[in-house]
This record gives sequence, structure tokens and C-alpha cells, in this order.
Amino acid sequence: MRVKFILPSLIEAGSPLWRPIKYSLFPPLGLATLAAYLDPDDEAEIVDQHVQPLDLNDAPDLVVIQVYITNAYRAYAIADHYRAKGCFVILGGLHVTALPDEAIVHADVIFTGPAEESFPRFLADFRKRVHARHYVSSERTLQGIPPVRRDLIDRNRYLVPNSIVVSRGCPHHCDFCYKDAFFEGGISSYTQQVDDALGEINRLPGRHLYFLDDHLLGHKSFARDLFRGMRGMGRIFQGAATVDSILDGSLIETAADAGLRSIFVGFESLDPQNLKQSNKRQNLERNYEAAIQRLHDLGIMINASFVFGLDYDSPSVFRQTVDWAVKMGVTTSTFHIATPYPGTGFYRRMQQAGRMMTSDWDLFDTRHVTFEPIGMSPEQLKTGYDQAYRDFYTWESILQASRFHGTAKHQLKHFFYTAGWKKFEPLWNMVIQLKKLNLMTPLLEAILSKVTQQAEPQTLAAMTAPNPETP
Ligand code: B12
Repeated sequence: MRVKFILPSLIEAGSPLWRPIKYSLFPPLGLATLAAYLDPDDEAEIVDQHVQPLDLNDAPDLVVIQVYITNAYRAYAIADHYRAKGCFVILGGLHVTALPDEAIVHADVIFTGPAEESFPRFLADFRKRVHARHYVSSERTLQGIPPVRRDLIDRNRYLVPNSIVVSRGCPHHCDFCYKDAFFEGGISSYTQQVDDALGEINRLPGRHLYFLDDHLLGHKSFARDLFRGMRGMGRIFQGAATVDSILDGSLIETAADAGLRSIFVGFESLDPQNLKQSNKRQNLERNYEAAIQRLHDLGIMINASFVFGLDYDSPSVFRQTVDWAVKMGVTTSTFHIATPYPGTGFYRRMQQAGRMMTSDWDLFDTRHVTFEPIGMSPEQLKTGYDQAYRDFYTWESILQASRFHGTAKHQLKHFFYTAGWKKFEPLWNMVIQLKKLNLMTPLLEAILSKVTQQAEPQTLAAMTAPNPETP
């Protein structure tokens, strides 16, 4: 059987918002996970439209398409094309789970929820030609899953070919998060066996790993055993976690010891009323500054996530948030315009209040305003968001945030990471054109490599300050 797995582009290549480096970070792990359930004599290929052209002239026996909200229209068009040619097309992923009735019109079969159990069940049915029209994930487990088909991924095309997930979901229930809808009807947070996760890590070449888990510290005992197992493996890694898990116990030290060097933290809002309304309890009454200090003391860089446009935000939120992030020495910030995703509590609230402004899914990329904010106009929200990005990534802000980091090594590390992400776009584009992006991975490793906080007399400020002796 010839099976073609497709990740349609999340954004039209060449559009003004297209950033090649952003879309060349990670390979399509979900599709490579599914490919592992094929038989050895099946022929499989994965096409990621972010990094390669999609040839539509073939006629595979089975076309498997991953649908996110912002690639939904492209996914449906590709599905319609293949179905018109008589190919069998199946659709799954977050957006299909949120809106199955919309997706089913474009598919022979749809899948809702994670598919580690339903996809192999479908494959068995398909081979017998007795498939159902809609497969719902019934059992939630990662135990005994086959190794991800990384052989189908062209590592040269990605900056972070070693992305990995060892758990699914998260124990919290923020009302803007997709997770509760995606994992509906079963447990919404579960992990691999520690030994399986360590085995997968061992199979990955190189040093650097990026855990794409929603919350890497979400299951304390699992995370502790994982990090203990990773100690001495010589890995350096990045991941995501919540404020409370960083402040709680000594798990974060164990993670740092295992090689954690940079972490994505959902601060989301500096306003407790916004956090409360969004059910982001894990952030409420937590000391953000203490969490940041702890991470910096461990030499862990921070990618802080913030959401704008929640009900208690006024036009001052943008400047306040950027100033705070720069003052705290946050290395990179990811800003989002609050986006009510179908299937979430936030979406239901906005719909009930008649505040949804559009259902053009292309706009649900957290860069456009899709609902009526109440503390400012939609235009203010959009311009304030754009300005926040510009303000955070000025050279002045980058240098100012660097100064927060005690030692020169730390300051340089921060400086190169931030500047590398936002200021060297032409360099990234060139390497992507050459299809040799993974040659840059050692550079990333070098920046992330172990630096402990210790007093060093020379700081970046001193190193970059103009020398009064030179004319
Ligand atoms: C990697 C990633 C990306 C990559 C995407 C490309 C890629 N290579 O995957 C990049 C960096 C480009 C990206 C960008 C963005 N992302 Co993103 N991203 C992720 C992340 C961290 C991991 C995805 C992953 O690999 N998961 C692990 C695999 C195993 O799971 P999976 O992909 O879901 O696949 C499983 C199922 O979905 C299912 N499945 C999937 N497809 C199909 C198809 C069929 C036929 C079947 C049977 C099954 C099936 O089977 C798989 C096994 O169970 C997720 C968070 C997460 N942990 O999932 C966020 C996530 C998907 N991103 C999110 C967001 C918000 C964004 C951005 C909008 C953020 C931003 N403002 O920049 C942008 C999108 C920009 C745009 N224009 O749309 C949200 C999506 C919310 C939503 N409701 O859609 C998520 C869920 C993060 C979050 N917690 O909010 N992202």
C-alpha cells in the first residue's frame, strides 16, 4: 500500500507573515508517529509543505492529512483534489476534533482526538475494506507505542530535527487551551513509560533535544525519573512548563542537572483577574519574579508567552508587559492576540456573548483579532500587539535584557539567542535555501551549552561599551 502523509502549510508560503525559519523548526512528529503503525511492506512518505513542494500528480492508495485551524482550507483543498482522483483520504488533528462536521465533507474518514489507538484500528479495518466513517480515540495510552518513523524525515530541512514528545496533554484546564476538547472523553494527560522515553532519547543523534510536550514538568514523578535517567547522557534540551511547577520542590534543579537550558513559560498575563477568568490557576498568586530568578540562577533561558486582549486588558497592557519582560531579562517573548479556538471554553463564552467577529480560520493564528475585546478596540489590540513585538526585539531592549544576566557568558548566551531568533532572518533564509539547516544545530547547541552562574567580572555591557580612548 502507498501511503502519503501530508502536513499542509500553516500559512501560504510567500505571504507577508511567512517566516521560513519559524516553519522549519520542527518536523511533523504527529504524522511520523502515525506512520509507525504501517506494515513493513507499505510504502510511506511524509510531505511537509513548510519545507518542500507538494506534488499533487501522484495517486497514493491512502492520503493522511493533518489539519490545524490555520491550514484547514489548504487541507480541505488537497483532500478534495485527491478524492476527485479516486484516492482514499483521511483527516485528523486538532481542527478536525474541534469541528468534525466541517471536516467530514472533505474526507472518506475522519479521526477525533489522539490517534495512537484509533489509527491502527482503522488500518486493520481499511485492509479488510470495512472501515467506519468516524474514528474516535477510545483508549489513552503511550505504552508500547512503536518507535516514531524518523527515517521518513529529512533532517537537513529542520533546525530542530530532534523534537520529541514523551507525554500528552497537561493536568491544568485553561479555558483558552485546545487540550480539553482534544482529549475529551478520556484522560487528558498521560505519559510514556520512563524507560521507553529514555530509549527514544537514546536513539536520537547529536546532543540537542526539544521536548514539545505541553507541560514537561506536569507529572512530577515521571519528570523526576526521566531527568534522573537523562543525567550523564550529555544532552542539552528545551521544553515547556508552568510557573507553579518551576517554583514547586526541586524538580527544576533536577531538570537543569539533566541538561535543561531553555524553557517556554506561559505567563500569559500580569493581571490576576485575567488569569482567574481564563482558569489559569497555576499562575494565580505565583511569584513570577521568583520563578524567573530561579531559572536564571540555574542558567536556564526563558521564552515567555503572553496573551493580549483578555477582558481586563487596557491599551496600557502592551508597554507594561514588554517593559516587565525586558526588565526581568526574559530571553525571547512570544506574544499572542487572544484567540478563541473552536472547542474551547473561551470560544463558547465569546459566542454566547455575541463577540466572535469572524470564522475565517486563516485568521486564527494569534496574530489577528477574531473577537470583540472589551478593554480596547480591535484596531488597538492589533497595533498594540505588533508594537509589542517591535519593542521587545529592538537592539536596545535586547542589550537591556542581557544586562540582567550576571556573568558575561550568560549575557552573551542571552544576546546571541535573542538576536539569532529575530535579527538574523536573511542568514536563516540562506541556509534554508541550501537545504542544510541542520548544519546550524551545533551553533544552537553551543549557545545553549552549559553555563553556570558564577561571578565573572566582565559583563557584556562592559564589553560592548564604547571605549573612551578610541576616537
Ligand atoms: C510543533 C508545533 C508547531 C509547529 C508546527 C509544525 C509542525 N512541524 O508540527 C510550528 C512551530 C510551526 C507551530 C506554529 C504555531 N503553533 Co504550534 N504547536 C506545535 C506543538 C508544540 C507540537 C505539535 C506536535 O508535534 N505534537 C505531538 C504530536 C505527536 O501530536 P499531534 O501533532 O497532535 O498528532 C497527533 C494527533 O493530532 C493525531 N493526528 C494529527 N493529524 C492527524 C491526521 C490523521 C488522518 C489522523 C488519523 C490522526 C492525526 O495523531 C497524532 C498522534 O496522536 C503543539 C503543542 C502540542 N504539544 O501538540 C503546538 C500547537 C499545535 N500550536 C499552537 C499554536 C497556537 C501555534 C501558533 C498559532 C502560535 C503562534 N502564534 O505562532 C503557530 C501557528 C502559526 C500559523 N500560521 O498557524 C497550538 C494550537 C491551538 C489550536 N487549537 O489550534 C498548539 C496546540 C499549542 C498550544 N498548546 O496552544 N506550532
